[in-house]
Amino acid sequence: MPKYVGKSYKRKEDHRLLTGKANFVADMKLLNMAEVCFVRSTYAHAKIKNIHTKAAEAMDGVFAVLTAKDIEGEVKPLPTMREFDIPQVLIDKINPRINPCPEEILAKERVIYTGQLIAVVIAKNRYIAEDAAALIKIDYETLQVLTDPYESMKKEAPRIHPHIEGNVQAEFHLEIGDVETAFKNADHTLSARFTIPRVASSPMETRGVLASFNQQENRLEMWSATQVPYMVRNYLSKSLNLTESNIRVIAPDVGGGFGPKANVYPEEIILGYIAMKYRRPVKWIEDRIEHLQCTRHARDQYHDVKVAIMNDGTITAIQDRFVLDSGANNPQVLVNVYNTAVHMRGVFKIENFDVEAKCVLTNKTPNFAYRGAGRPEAVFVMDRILYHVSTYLNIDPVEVLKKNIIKAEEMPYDTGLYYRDGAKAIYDSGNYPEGLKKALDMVNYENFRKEQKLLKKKGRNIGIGISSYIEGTGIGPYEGALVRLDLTGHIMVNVGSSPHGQGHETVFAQICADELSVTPEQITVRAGDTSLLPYGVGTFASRSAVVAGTAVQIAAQKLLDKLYTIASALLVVDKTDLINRDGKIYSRSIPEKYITFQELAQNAKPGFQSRLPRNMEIGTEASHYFVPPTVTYSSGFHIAVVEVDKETGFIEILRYIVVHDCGKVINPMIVDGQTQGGVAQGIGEAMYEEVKYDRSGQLLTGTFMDYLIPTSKEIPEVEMGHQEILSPLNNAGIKGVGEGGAISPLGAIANAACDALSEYKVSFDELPVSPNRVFQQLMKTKRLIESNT
Ligand code: MCN
Ligand code: SMO
Repeated sequence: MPKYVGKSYKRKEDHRLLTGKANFVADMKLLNMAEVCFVRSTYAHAKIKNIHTKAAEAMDGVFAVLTAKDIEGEVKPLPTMREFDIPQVLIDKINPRINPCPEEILAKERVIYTGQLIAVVIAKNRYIAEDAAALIKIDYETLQVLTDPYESMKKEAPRIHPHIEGNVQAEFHLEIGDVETAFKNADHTLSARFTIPRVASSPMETRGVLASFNQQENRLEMWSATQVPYMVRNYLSKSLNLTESNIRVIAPDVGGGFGPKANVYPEEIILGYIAMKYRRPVKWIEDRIEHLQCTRHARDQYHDVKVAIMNDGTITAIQDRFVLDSGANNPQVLVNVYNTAVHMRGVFKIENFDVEAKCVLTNKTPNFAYRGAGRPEAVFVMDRILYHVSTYLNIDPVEVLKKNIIKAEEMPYDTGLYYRDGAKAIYDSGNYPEGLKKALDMVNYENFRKEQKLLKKKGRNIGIGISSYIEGTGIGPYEGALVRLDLTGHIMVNVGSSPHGQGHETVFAQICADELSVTPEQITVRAGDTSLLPYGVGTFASRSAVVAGTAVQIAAQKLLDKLYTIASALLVVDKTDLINRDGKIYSRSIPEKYITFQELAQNAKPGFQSRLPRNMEIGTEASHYFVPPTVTYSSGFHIAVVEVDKETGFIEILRYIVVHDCGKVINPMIVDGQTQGGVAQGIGEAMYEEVKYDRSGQLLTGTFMDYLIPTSKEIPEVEMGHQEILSPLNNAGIKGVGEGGAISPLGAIANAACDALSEYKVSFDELPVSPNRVFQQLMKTKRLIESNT
């Protein structure tokens, strides 16, 4: 029986985090440390004619100013992410076309979005660097700006990258079933356009980098607020021509990442270069304006959808033509759009499916992943499709859901598609009808419908919105763990994941504690540091619990086996007679015969103190790299109950219900916290958040006055329900959960708002459902109603 897995063990990291003792990059100082300030493009598209740096260079306290010509030949551009290369089977199935867009570290001849790096000032401190940066003058020749991907695709549009015709960075087409026949035989065809706007992730901690170079050892050390230290190391190695063994990247405490910090940025590369060139530690802390402007944005998808339906509500086909606005470059290329396609049909059985997606360049900040990475977009589209089907046919939305849902006995369910790792997309486990029922019971659906009618008579507009999702979690290729029993009997666990709020120090200690029969307090978990393990991937795609968690479990099992072998030799007891309890290994038959973990470690040392038999390997450690066969599918149902104020257009969330399945729950408190946090972000996207540019590519939402994120006042306490259906793809049956909460609020809230205003036939197919948008739609339909009477 596991003692710690499945329990809400208090987070080990929280004392440090909540008492101001955490160590963020901004907290760090090194001797002789310089600081930098970047000069960024003030235009969205322009030729750089001249950069005047003299005045800045002459300033007291300024060490140097670098522009593209200073680093030419020494720093290579950032490549398109190698990790997202497409497996051959997908190439055969979806015929992708990809135009690589390597990203310049400092803009050379042309800038292609506002905020792009042009120069960097290195100075004694940030104050001087900022003042000097203000003295740098740049002569630009402005060029035609593209802010609309559909304009970008026009023949006469200028090219953002000279080698990319029509500004289509990447595209694919997939089709399964017989879509044409399904549309021919359909009772009805509906069509709609869905818009998911561009958003900014807004973690509490912005980005930050500190780089230091040790000349004697030719070794570069970097602390970065990143989700992917190993990837940063790899890119530094490529761009700066330094072997990986001579680079150490550390993600210290990181105050949230949410996706965009899973990218490697030009700032990281240039700071590495500066540290090496000037032999002086150098630091940069991103400010909030830089964050909102330059840290990768996300979403920004436009879907034109056609749906074939039958009179009973069965959906027989979906055709989707959609565009993702890549901005100046989308380093993940097809990841988000392919995720969208694979996740769109969700818990539903829709046999005929045809999707064409294009990633189109514009003069905006590069587009990347944000919590959910393509799934919130897909789920919004699907949730809205279901809503449209239900209103068109005048059938209750729950009936439409039930009509199309995949039955429990149909699991495992082959979707007919391939996941982005090249494996068949087969939902491995789950019970969707049960999940739906549980959520409906929690909200008391039948009763709600009655109450809704009564309240409507009193002039109150209450609505309910349902959303459902599946998510492929725990993607490979691998993650590793090293478990070591040290000479004091304490256990160290090194993992390749890189947490930034998820609580890995706690959950991996729980897993290891159960395997070794010790307490989590006897275990220290270390993560986010490339010196811990030779190989690592990072924390994104709700993968760590599944992949790193399983690696910890298996490494601990391997260590225990080693300890049994040593104990068997030292106690002269057969291995099968041994039992492990509370940090001691006993003989079952003669319980007085035992040896403590500490003694085992002491005796397994090299040298004359060792008591190991001659042929036995010294040391008490074991490591394991877990390579999952493919992803495992989590699922969930969200129900929002909202009230809409017709005078102001403001939506109040009255209740928010989540029922989800993430397989074996390691720590229920953390899982609930992950869900609550995800829902908060999803609510932001549903109701408030939208990155806006004007026609000249200037950012209009560069502060939190203009870019609205919800506060605790707008976020209700989520009512949680769980299903715990084990995954067959890893030993413990875990599925990921980190993104789940953020996937469904978009559709749940849009559907709820439409339901609340059903008599006005409003349709919120474009997010956010802001008070302004609600009000505008109400005025429009009111006017229509009035002019018809
Ligand atoms: N967990 C569990 N039982 C399960 C599944 C997960 O107890 N069956 C726990 C895990 O052990 C882990 C947490 O829940 O402590 C999240 O696990 P997992 O789903 O594996 O996700 P990752 O740890 O890989 O985290 C990545 C995920 C992503 S992709 C985004 S985006 C996101 C998210 O995590 N960013 C976050 N949650 C975040 N939470 C915080 N505080 N900050 C972020 O930036
Ligand atoms: S968007 Mo999460 O870092 O995969």
